[in-house]
Amino acid sequence: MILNDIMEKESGKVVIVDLEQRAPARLPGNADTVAAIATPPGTGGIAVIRISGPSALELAARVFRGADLRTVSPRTAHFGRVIDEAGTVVDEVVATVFHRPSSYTGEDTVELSCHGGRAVAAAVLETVLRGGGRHAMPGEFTKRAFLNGRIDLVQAEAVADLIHAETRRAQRASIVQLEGRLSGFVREVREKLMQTASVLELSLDFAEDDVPLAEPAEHRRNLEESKRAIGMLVKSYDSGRVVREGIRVVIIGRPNAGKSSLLNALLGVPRAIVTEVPGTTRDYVEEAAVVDGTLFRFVDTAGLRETSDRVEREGIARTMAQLQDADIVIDVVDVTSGPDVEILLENERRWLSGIVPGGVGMCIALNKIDLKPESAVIQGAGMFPISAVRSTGIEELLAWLQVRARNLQPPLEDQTLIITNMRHRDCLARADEYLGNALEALDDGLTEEFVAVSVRNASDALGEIIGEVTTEDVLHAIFSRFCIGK
Ligand SMILES: Nc1nc2c(ncn2[C@@H]2O[C@H](COP(=O)(O)OP(=O)(O)OP(=O)(O)O)[C@@H](O)[C@H]2O)c(=O)[nH]1
Ligand SMILES: [Mg+2]
Repeated sequence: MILNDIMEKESGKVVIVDLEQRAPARLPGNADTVAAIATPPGTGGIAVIRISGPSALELAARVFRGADLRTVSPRTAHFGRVIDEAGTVVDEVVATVFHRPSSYTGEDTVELSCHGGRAVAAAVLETVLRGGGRHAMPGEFTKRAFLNGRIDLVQAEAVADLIHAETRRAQRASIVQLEGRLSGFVREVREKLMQTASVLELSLDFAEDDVPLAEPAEHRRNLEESKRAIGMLVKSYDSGRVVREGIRVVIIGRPNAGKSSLLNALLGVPRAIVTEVPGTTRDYVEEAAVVDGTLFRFVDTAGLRETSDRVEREGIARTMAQLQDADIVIDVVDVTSGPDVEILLENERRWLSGIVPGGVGMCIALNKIDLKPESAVIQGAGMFPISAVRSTGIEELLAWLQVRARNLQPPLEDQTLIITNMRHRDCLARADEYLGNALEALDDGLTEEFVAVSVRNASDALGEIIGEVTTEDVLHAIFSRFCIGK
């Protein structure tokens, strides 16, 4: 694209790149008609079978007895019956008709609401498929919405996030993106960059005429401004990740300290295997739990010690890897493992400082106080006397986790834009880097051409976020995360 522009200009023609030329390839006109159950599996009041595509109306009319769905007004609902080829009534349904482009997918769409229940919905869907539809792939309705220009990629991804959102915070972050805030920001910055690139390229053509179209200082100001805004978004990913994936609380300690018992106590259900044999946990065990609206991921790990057992050594290596990803670490100490708890703690602290990465929130759970009640008096910041098997002190530990969590995630009211998606972060980070290159090229006094190439690259990286520059691989990766019927 860039080469093309430059070549055209060299042949004497000045071309300002047309934004439309960079629009993504849209859905081919010969798309087929697809159908799927759009409601979750299981029994409910109603189930919805969605049919979308160029022949959605004919297909629905073929299996529906009632009003002629091909001629009814759009956005109207009609009671009737679905019948199979043999003329047998499959179910009574309400059909809702949407005409393109005013539907979720942007195509002609009919939604058949039938009675809830796996068998009924499956029978209605089967009848529709036998009538000539194809079963929709996971995420295909949303993919079509994207390909038909109804939504951009960020919004499509927000739909998936919204479906998977486990907490109110995650849900709010998704809805902000579904409303197009991130897309709006990206589009704005991208347009500015494309303008800058065009002006830079133009000044190439008029170089001999000695009429500077824009001062380098002005370019610098524009580029710096964009880079700053992008950089802030990249940084927001750290808090965004927490909103989306939850806060990783990694439980470590010596073998037999009671790590698995603590995991079970925190979850309130026996999840990890607990035995009196040191070295029971060989791999890490991860379980999510929502505590007061905050998503935590508790990770139980293999106890840390010198060992010649190969499996246990591998488990320990995995524990060390988990520590690198931890937001918070709980170290479990068995108070019965030594005569003097103070000395025990001192050794423990020395040991911890060698393995826990800096900046990670940390506390020590003094476990098994039921066996040594006198050690419950030990006080200190981030120090919790507990009994994992009796669930003593767990409330206090959870309260502390909540306080730490609040520092890690943005407040609920906060409307500022945050990035929660790794793909977006990567695109933004690349744009940031390209802008860095562009600024360097300006500093080094390189020709406008060099600067413009980097600016175009930055703008393409931004275009990838909203799907204006995209590949089939990216689309596949995004839409395969959806469930069927969405
Ligand atoms: N009395 C008492 N026993 C406990 C407590 N917590 C754990 N235990 C016992 O200590 C033993 C080890 O507990 P686990 O939870 O398996 O310990 P772990 O740290 O996961 O051990 P590994 O996976 O082998 O490293 C078991 O016999 C538990 O019943 C506690 O609070 N009080
Ligand atoms: Mg264990």
